[in-house]
Amino acid sequence: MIIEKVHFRKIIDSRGNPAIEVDIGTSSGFGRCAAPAGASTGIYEAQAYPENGIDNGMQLAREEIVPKLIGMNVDNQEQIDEMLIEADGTDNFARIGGNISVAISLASAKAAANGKGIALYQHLKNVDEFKIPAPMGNVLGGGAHAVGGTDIQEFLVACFCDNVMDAILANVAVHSRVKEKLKKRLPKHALGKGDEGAWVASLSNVEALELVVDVAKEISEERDVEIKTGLDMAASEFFINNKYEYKEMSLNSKEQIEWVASIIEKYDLYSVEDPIDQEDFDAWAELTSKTNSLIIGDDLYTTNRNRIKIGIEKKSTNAVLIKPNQIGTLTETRKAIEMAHGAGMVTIISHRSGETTDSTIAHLGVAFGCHAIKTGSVGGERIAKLNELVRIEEEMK
Ligand code: 2PG
Ligand code: MG
Repeated sequence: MIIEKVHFRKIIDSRGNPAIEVDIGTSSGFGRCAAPAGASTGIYEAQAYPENGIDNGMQLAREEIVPKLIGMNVDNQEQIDEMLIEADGTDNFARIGGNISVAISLASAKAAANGKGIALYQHLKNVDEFKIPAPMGNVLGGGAHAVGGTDIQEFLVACFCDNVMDAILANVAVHSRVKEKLKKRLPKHALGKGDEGAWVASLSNVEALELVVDVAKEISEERDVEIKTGLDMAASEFFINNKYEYKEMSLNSKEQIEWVASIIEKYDLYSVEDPIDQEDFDAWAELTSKTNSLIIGDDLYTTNRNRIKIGIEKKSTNAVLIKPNQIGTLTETRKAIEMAHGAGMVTIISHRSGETTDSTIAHLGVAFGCHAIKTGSVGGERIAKLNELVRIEEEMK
């Protein structure tokens, strides 16, 4: 279980940007992990790479981190993660890069699991009983993930089925039907896809919402499964000079809370992620108090326990989005989930808009008892995680 070899490699992500991949070898096991990248990043998340770029980050890690890693035991995850935080020395991984750190951290865990001859979710088991998180996939969108789409970043569906393949297929069926409807509705318009494979069309926010809600209802009836609709508003992206600036309207904070509460009720939304600016914990709390739907903090928390703690105290949300590269280590990710669960909050583990075919988050979602996994509906880097869930479920059964 002692680390003998560490290798850094530059690969590309789904947007064609350079990404880090780390290989870790012990005498008995091997682990490989690549880190993803966000487009609508929260201001409090770890800096993915140092200011002078990925190559310099890799070089610095080769010089400073690798000598410390060699000889460490991969079964001692907390020690490895503490070393990474200490060696970086900043509070947001600005020196070494949160992506380089998280890829080292997760590759170590994978080497440990491999050395034991078990799957990663088993190695990291932190629940009484394993359960496959429900796949949440975005089917239509815009925001920072597309040009010319809606202001709202993601219109998602989630299906809670007894077996994960049925849920995946239901999500995919919604994605396909949305395309058919868009073709009929806008026959002369080009139809595109955003960074995560969701459709991008020139619709207003409400038109897009109504379309997805209608399609979810149709597919739900056809397949006799329950399909729930959610949003990721990524509202910090269009919160400008204290106003939520939509193409079709401009709302102050109070109006935003009222409008979001009204669409939750009208369209029976299951979840709304980042409906409020990332700085305004109190406005979040006001919205959360008005509804029983999941109000999910992503940019608000950035998987950071200091921020989740504030959200718990202020009752800002009832759910937390979890992205390991926002915080830079596996241990911090696990502790963030434990803190959220301890306060009765729901967790949803998530991909980033710039992804690789790495499927580690599927294992983390199962091992840590996440309620759902947000990882798109289609596209190679998205189905890598979905298909891994299928394999995990098969092994569990
Ligand atoms: C989000 C994510 C993933 P990004 O906002 O939840 O969908 O987007 O990776 O661009 O932050
Ligand atoms: Mg988000």
